[in-house]
Amino acid sequence: MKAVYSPLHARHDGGFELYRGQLVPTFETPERAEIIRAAVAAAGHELVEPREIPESRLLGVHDGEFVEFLRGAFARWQSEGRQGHVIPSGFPARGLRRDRRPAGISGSLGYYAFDASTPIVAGTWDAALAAARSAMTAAAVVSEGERAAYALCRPPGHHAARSTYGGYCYLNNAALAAQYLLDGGCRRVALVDVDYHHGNGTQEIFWERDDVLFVSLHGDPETEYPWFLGYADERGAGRGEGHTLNLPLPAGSGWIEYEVALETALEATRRFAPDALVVSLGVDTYESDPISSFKLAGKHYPLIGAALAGLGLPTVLVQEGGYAVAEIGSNVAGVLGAFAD
Ligand code: 6XA
Ligand code: ZN
Repeated sequence: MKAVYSPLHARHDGGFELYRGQLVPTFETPERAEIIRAAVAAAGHELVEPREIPESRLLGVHDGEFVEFLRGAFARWQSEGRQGHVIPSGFPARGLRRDRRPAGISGSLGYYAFDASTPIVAGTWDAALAAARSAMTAAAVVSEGERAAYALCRPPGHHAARSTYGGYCYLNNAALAAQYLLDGGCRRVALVDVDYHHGNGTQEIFWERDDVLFVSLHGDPETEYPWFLGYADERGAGRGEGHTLNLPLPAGSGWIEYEVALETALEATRRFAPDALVVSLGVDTYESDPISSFKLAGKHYPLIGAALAGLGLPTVLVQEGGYAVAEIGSNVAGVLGAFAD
């Protein structure tokens, strides 16, 4: 299948993140994308560059002022004489005002970000825009008639919401792909998120909509990031009531539990009868992932791919997480291979 890849991803290199009380090298590295690119090419997929899709398309799922903030955050930080990476240091928790955006850079950062592990560096915007364009290009390829396409997005996207960012995500690539499919004539799109972490951003974006079904399998937020969304009782609201399905699994879950939840996800997807499928494809469900705790083995990724492909839908696969760099390429290729068969 076509695999959309942009070398611009490498402009985003966060350097360090705050993790469990320490400043550690980021887990989300440029090396990840290069390893996936090599594995995907070796498996025979055709690498293509993203198209120059107009930036106005971002506004289909994101707030305009948020987009402008992301674009200008690093320059603003520098022009105020600050050193290092752009990282927020305070957030509007309960009791503080969240109805207004403070004018200064520190207040604006706390207003738009929801964690301190998502640094903005000089090239973050270029990379995030290229990732968004990669996802929309893959959606365009599928809209034009291909059975499936893959977007090698880096930075990832599923934590980014309409006007907030975090979890290594700035723009929601998968949501942009889904919206692109809808704008291209699909009436209903299912978005299945198999990343280890709950796709809180995607959930929020489509929360009140009935044209997108959001289904997520993930580590239980009682103990796993992003902690504050992803519980089973979140089911959508308004017209979107019943169009969100969360299937949290305890940390430590293996294939036995995973397969049952995956079948539940696919059953809900079939009932929704969508015209197309978007997959938020994280492979941080892998047993030796450094920040996650599921116990999937390499042999399970072709099974996940086969299950998704078995839906028989035009499918856009969008890269999300996965940090066990030695195996990330083969695990992604394992999923994609099932669509080629
Ligand atoms: C922040 C952890 C972010 C999780 C990133 C991820 N310390 N999301 O893989 O899918
Ligand atoms: Zn993840």
